Amino acid sequence: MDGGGNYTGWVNPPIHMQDSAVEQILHSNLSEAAMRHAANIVTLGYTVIPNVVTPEHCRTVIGEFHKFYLQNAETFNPHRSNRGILPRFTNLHIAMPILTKLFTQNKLLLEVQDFLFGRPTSLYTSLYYERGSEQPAHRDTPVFCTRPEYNYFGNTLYLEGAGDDNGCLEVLAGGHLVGELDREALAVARFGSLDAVPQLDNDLWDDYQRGVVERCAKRGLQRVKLYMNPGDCVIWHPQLPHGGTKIRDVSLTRHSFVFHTAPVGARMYHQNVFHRPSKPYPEMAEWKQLIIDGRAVVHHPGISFGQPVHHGFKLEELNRTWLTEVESELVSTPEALQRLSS
Ligand SMILES: O=C(O)CCC(=O)C(=O)O
Ligand SMILES: [Fe+2]
Repeated sequence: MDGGGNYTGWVNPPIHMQDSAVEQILHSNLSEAAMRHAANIVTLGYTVIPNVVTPEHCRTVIGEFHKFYLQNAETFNPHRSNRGILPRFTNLHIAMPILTKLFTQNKLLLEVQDFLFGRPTSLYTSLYYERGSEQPAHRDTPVFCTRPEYNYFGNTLYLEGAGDDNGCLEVLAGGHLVGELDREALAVARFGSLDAVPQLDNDLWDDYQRGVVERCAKRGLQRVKLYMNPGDCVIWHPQLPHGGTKIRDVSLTRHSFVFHTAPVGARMYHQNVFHRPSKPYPEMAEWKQLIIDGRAVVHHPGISFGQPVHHGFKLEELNRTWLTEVESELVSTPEALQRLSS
């Protein structure tokens, strides 16, 4: 298969985008708990799975983060902000497999998402936050765009509790059901032509998110803060508007692992494709997959610091002694798809 040939084996649209989703969930073979979480995602736009791992395990993971950080402090320290704040890490799970296991061993989360995707769930990318994000309300979909669309979930596993003092997730409950904007019109207004839209653009991002939040406000949708305990997990619908509340006490940390999931093999695109919904693009990824604990984890060559400074570090540049290791196998996407779907 060529890189990304037009695979059409997905459930289209994915179950969470179908009108009959709740009926399908209630008539499924899912466990009672998985049914409840799947129904929450479809009706409210999110669900909270408590106690996915123990608080002790959370402390172990944070301990490994500190160990890893200290071993590489000379590499990472120049990227701290003036206030000494560490930017979020992108794909830290590639360097720290103990994080990958928060996905591969997350049984209930995987049961729910395997069902809604209609395919085995894979780990695409992740963000590790040492502190609350304070991000304004947004949908993630402009940067996690698939063909067919909306084959994506956002997830956070809280390694520390989250509340008003250290900043928590705030969702616009029901905002996932607010209809899609005219994405072509927004892109043409900003760039003159759909061909001129770059993969990533902050102004177009703001245009889209402003439109979404305005529509939610017009409908009187409520902002709901999600207070979490260490070991709790949240899953949000691809179209749910969410953000991070203001941090009241900036001395406080909020270690949390955010991870982005998709059905195994899905090719992920960004804004240039999101704002062009009627144009077909290859559906299958051309990149490689790691098979870990019987799950596909998209292969990335290293980790990076995300916004505002983007700086990548290859795995070979990093000191990773004393970290938990996992067995993994590197395979092509068609092979991962074949092996995990059978
Ligand atoms: O956890 C938060 O504060 C928000 C995270 C978020 O929106 C994201 O990473 O997509
Ligand atoms: Fe987000």
